[in-house]
Amino acid sequence: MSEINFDGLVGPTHNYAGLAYGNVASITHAKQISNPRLAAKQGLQKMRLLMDLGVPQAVIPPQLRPNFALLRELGFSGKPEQMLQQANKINPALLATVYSASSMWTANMATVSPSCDTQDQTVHFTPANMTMNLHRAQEAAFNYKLLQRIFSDPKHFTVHQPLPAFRDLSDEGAANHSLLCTDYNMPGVEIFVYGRHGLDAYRHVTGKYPARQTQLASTANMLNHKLDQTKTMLLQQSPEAIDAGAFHNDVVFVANKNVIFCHQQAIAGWDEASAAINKFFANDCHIIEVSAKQLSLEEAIATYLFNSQLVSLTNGDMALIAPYECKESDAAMNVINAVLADKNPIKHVEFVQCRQSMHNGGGPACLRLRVVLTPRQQAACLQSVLLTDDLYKKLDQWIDKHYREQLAASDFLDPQLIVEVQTALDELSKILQLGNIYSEL
Ligand code: SUG
Repeated sequence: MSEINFDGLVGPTHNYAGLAYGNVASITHAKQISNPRLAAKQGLQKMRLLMDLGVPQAVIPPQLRPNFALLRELGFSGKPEQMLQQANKINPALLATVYSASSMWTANMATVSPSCDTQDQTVHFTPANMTMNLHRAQEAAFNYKLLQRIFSDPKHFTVHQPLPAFRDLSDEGAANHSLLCTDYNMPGVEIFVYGRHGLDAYRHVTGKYPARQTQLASTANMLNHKLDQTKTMLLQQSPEAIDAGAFHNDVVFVANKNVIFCHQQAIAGWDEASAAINKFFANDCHIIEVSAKQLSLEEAIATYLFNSQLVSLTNGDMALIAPYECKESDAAMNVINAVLADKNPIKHVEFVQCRQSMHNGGGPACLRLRVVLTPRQQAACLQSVLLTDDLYKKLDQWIDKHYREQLAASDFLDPQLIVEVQTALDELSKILQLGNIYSEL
């Protein structure tokens, strides 16, 4: 069995709208001019690197924007450009919302349980409803369609509907979910991390920043995925981590197989939780926790060190795919060097440049959805989204042909942008052999 990273291809409307309160980078870079072409190239380069390292890689296409279907549901009508003008008049944030390219962060696309963990031995997917923010919530319906298209064979795959879109069931997908195992083909422990309980109207406003994932949503995913309850853990994010800007647990925590690399303040009651994990693995695991003294929560969030991808290489070693920003921090580099020097499977580090995404709070690990598949399951999923040399070249040229190098909020009223995006995605659906996926919704 191997893990495939399904990375979100950055869409042609990538922009900085400051829509994600509690996400420090999104608020800091609000209203800056973005470079969609560079953003998409940085993402594609990262995919290329993983492929070259021998880590299987696949592509998730961007969503159609502007989202006129949403505007129509909200009662807007008339010509496309009129609808956009009307949205802007009511609230410029609504215009930015329907233009958001946030589906690039596929770590939030769904929660995925491998077949060796589920009772019916199919791979289970639950697209995240992301009800905390409208610009993210609008992704759920298309994500459901896309997952059904890519993982269509019910013999191997179960694609659930997103949880009902209620605040108490707020679900942000795999960014709050980690798989631990000795090997990918062995049943392991699935860790679900939540920020608040749900059914607690006041709780989401008690801290400085809102907690997104609810315990109720995590529990529902656990039950729907038919997991062995004795092999699941439900842990709470520490409020300090959320208030420092860890709006998802994957900002301060990453795991692969029997290795956890995290900030000591990521999880409430971590000592007890890590003891239970050690017990499950009979101590044959590596919990690398970094103290606040080594790296403050603030610096962890500024560098996104723990939003590195932790991947298994073909020779059995692990590599950390870290954001370039770590190179600019002595504290983060000291941690990385200590990890490499220590006795654990992490033997390599690669630094990737994804600053366009980072400025919206999306590091290397945010850009990918991990899916562990057997060779048969891999053969049963849609082959045309798996990255190859040929697909890489086609996507690179496609980006050059269709993407702008600058995008500001004022461009959202440019009718030409609507045509550009539609033309680009129409061509992409052919490259990725996705049929009429964009016109179905
Ligand atoms: O949901 N940013 C995303 C970043 C998601 C990162 N994902 C993980 N940590 N897995 C979010 O906060 C910013 C959009 C804007 O401001 O235009 C945004 O939505």
